[in-house]
Amino acid sequence: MTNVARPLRLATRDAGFDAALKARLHWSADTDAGIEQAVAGILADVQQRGDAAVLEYTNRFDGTAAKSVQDFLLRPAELKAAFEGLPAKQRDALESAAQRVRAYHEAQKRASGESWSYRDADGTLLGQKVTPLDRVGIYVPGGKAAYPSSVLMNAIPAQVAGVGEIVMVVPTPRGEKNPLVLAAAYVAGVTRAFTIGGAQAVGALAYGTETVPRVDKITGPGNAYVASAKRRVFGQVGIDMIAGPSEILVLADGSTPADWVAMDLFSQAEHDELAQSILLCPDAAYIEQVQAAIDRMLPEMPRAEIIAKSLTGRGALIHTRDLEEACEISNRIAPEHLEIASHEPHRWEPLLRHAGAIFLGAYTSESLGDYCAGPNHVLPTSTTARFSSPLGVYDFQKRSSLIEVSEAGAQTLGTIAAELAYGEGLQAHARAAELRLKR
Ligand code: HSO
Ligand code: ZN
Repeated sequence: MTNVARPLRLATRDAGFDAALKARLHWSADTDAGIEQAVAGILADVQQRGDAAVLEYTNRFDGTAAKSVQDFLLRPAELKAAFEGLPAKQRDALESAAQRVRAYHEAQKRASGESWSYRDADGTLLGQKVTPLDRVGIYVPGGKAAYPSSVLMNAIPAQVAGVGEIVMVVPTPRGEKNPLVLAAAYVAGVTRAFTIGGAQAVGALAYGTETVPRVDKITGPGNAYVASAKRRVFGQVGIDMIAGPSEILVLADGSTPADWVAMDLFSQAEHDELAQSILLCPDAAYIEQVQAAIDRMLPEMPRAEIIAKSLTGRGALIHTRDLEEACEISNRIAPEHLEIASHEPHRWEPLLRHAGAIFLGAYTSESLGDYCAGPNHVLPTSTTARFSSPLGVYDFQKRSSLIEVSEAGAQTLGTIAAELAYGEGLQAHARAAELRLKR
């Protein structure tokens, strides 16, 4: 029975549809009190004792027997050797993916990541100066959830932004290293790497220790301990986002082969039992075809059990009145990944306002975006696409305002500023402006 996937069937016409949809979408980021307490303790300890604490926790949690944190350092030569040790096909795939992801993020930087300025009528210069962060930390989960593709997606935008130093941390339970992760770090331009993980690694990056350098921002996914630690160090350092389980929403007009769509639903479901795969379609017969494809293909899948739990527990096949209504519901859901499985995707795309990434047309499988199309696969989840964006070059840059007031500008601005400053009761502000006025 576990290998049967029965996504919830809903129709927008049904009474109670809104409530049923809301219940299906519900997901909470709350961590339990036990985790919170443990993480707070580890962070305080790392802040106080530095390397000694990192060494103890890592040896204890990862089953290693290191003598010093230096033992966790991965030398650049080791990253390179990992890359060179891969089968040629894997090496080529990694390099092609990296090259495409780099090209995309370079375009992103050209479009919105450059400094600019202008002069007003008085010749006053106004502008924005964009600078990369000095040093960032990239967290890479260990074990089963270790995704080399995520190493590329985190490190490449940082590198394109011009970040001086990219420090990667990756736990290696029992010292087992994942060669693809090390190879990806090499290809993506990681400058320093340590085999440490968990809250202790986040603490080391946030506070700095004798061996681990303090960074300005920490990005990358992790388990509940890592997520809690990132939340707690936020403010000391920047963080990216706290990602929830993966999501895919497919909007279908029935023109894409049902097998393709079913496999795309599987592709996110296989990440996690809590992942969410949803189909929105106005064609009832097509929905039956997708369910039939699910039934037929599921037993072939090595991760069938995870897929079945995800689809049955959190998935939905939703019959809509038309595609306009499907777009409206998609906007309500604000999915991480949105596929427009239609023969006229550009007709629907303008109606779709909230999604982490939008995949247009039958050939655009979401999985191509996960690896190599070019855009980032670190995307807002659990409806946060309403207000946030994919990880990008902009996450590794900051902006400073530039102001150079001309003599004429000092007259124009001085009069305005002094008036407002007196209104606020701030004499020194007003006088600073007035001293520059010509009498
Ligand atoms: N779909 C995931 C990223 C990923 N997929 C990595 C495969 N590997 C993000 O939602
Ligand atoms: Zn994926």
